[in-house]
Amino acid sequence: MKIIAVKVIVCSPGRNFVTIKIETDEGIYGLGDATLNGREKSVATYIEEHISPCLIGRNPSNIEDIWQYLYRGAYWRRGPITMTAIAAVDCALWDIKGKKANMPVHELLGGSSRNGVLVYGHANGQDIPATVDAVGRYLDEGYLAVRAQSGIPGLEKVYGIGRGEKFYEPAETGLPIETLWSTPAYLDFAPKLFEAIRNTYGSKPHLLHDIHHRLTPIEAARLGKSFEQFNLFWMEDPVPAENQESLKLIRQHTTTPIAIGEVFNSIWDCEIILREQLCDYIRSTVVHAGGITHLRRIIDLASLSQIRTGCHGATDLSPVCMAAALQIDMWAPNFGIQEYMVHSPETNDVFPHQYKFEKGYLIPGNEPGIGADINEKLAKKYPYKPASLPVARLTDGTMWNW
Ligand code: CS2
Ligand code: MG
Repeated sequence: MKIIAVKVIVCSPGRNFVTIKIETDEGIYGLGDATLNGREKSVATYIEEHISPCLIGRNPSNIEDIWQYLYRGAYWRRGPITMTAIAAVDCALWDIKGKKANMPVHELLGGSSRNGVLVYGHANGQDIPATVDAVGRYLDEGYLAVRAQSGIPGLEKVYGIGRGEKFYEPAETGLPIETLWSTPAYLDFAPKLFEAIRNTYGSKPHLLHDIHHRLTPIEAARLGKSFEQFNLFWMEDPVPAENQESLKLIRQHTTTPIAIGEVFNSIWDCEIILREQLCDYIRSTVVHAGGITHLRRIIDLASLSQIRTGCHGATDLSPVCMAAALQIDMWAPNFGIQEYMVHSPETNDVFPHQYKFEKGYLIPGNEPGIGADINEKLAKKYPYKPASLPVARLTDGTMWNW
């Protein structure tokens, strides 16, 4: 079998996506998500300029060798652009291998470890009452786990507050919008949100919260302690994690579980965190952490410290990524939970897939490969629109973490 063509498909059905399609001389093709929110064109160009020409003529079944060629051969290793480009190729090659073997990819990884994939939805609102209501809507739909994010009095355009009920999308067309952040206001407010949710729905629902990199370690330790009475499933991205050691201080002060890693793109970004059990859930995902081949290594290292997976699954990761993530989720012995932000109808039309939501779980289809496709004709109707993620400043104007 030989690779005869590599297509990079950039489209915008509701938001920008980049998809790689690898075609072979046997008529089998594979897909990989190559979307990096706000940097889509960088990845598309990387693939077109530095990867596609090297793939033509290669045997697509040699997934590991191609991964090593693209990683070691880049010289400039790691980083979100390179690792997302490698991830997309890797996912497409696993898709091809599954189709050739006439098996869903999780069968090639070692088979199913569970009947379905526990997911969490994204409830958000402008204030506590609206967010409490939004959590209730997810529980009524059968979700067993819900993330709650609320507007904060005195702050506009706070992270995580959607423009529609389900399709929260942080990227906005044009240049980055500037948002304001106040840690004192947030630290005072956040515990009140979860007190209201627990008082309304009791102790059963799994509740999650995304701090989104905004605190210092001691602030995160303080917030984690205040969350303990509400028994969160996790608090996510408490601090920016370039300094993996900074999580040690948080761990010394609180038992609130920590999830981190959606911005990590290699095992080296989280090696200390995983070896020293500085988190409880690793969020790295197929599209940004080097694909199935590399994510599997991260998951195996995490399992040595009883750390479970909690893969990123925002709407800026396409259904092609979600389908591939579900293959990993079905196999991983140390699976924890899968983020599931419902895509828009246009997105689902462009990326048909078999996975479906049932009583709090995503059930992947049983089709060969990763279980997603792309309607190229329809994709053409949604041309790319430049869009940027917001930035955040403190109320005194200091640049902060969005
Ligand atoms: C968030 C994302 O889903 C999450 O946990 O952190 O919404 C994140 O902000 C976006 O994926 C960034 O593009
Ligand atoms: Mg997050």
